[in-house]
Amino acid sequence: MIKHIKGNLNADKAKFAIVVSRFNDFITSKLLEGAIDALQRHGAGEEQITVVWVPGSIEITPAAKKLASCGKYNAVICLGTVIRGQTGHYENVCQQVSRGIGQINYDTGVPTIFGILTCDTIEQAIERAGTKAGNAGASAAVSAMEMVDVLGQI
Ligand code: INI
Repeated sequence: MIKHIKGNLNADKAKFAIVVSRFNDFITSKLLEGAIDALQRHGAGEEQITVVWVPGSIEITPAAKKLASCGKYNAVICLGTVIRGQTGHYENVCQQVSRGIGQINYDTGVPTIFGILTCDTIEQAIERAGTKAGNAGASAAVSAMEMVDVLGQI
């Protein structure tokens, strides 16, 4: 008999930290709304959710590292938006934040979810922030809930 472990989406006990960047906040605020909405619709109360604002995507990593290491949160959800057209160091910003979040997962074992939009255009970002391609913040929150449950079962 094969044993399958699958995460349930139930947020009524865990504590979630959300790190969100102010850069491109017209997009990231929509990602934040989507993440909070998903957590609340799966049972999370306000006291279970902490939101930390940082200047830009590069600053997400140090805040997420501290949140993941401090022992108070079951998952950390990282939300940011990097748009190629706005910067000559698009690759640099994307690399730093993706490497940083990957490292936090390895170092802490606390699921730290990559909810960073990396887009060529503003239109692509808008599509992923609650319009025709869904809301990447809500998807990140769903991944966080699933991982908390999977790790609990293991
Ligand atoms: N930060 C972002 O979150 N998205 C971007 O598109 C972006 N651009 O275009 O440069 C960006 N830059 C700021 C960066 O994250 C840092 O806040 C800044 O370099 C200070 O460390």
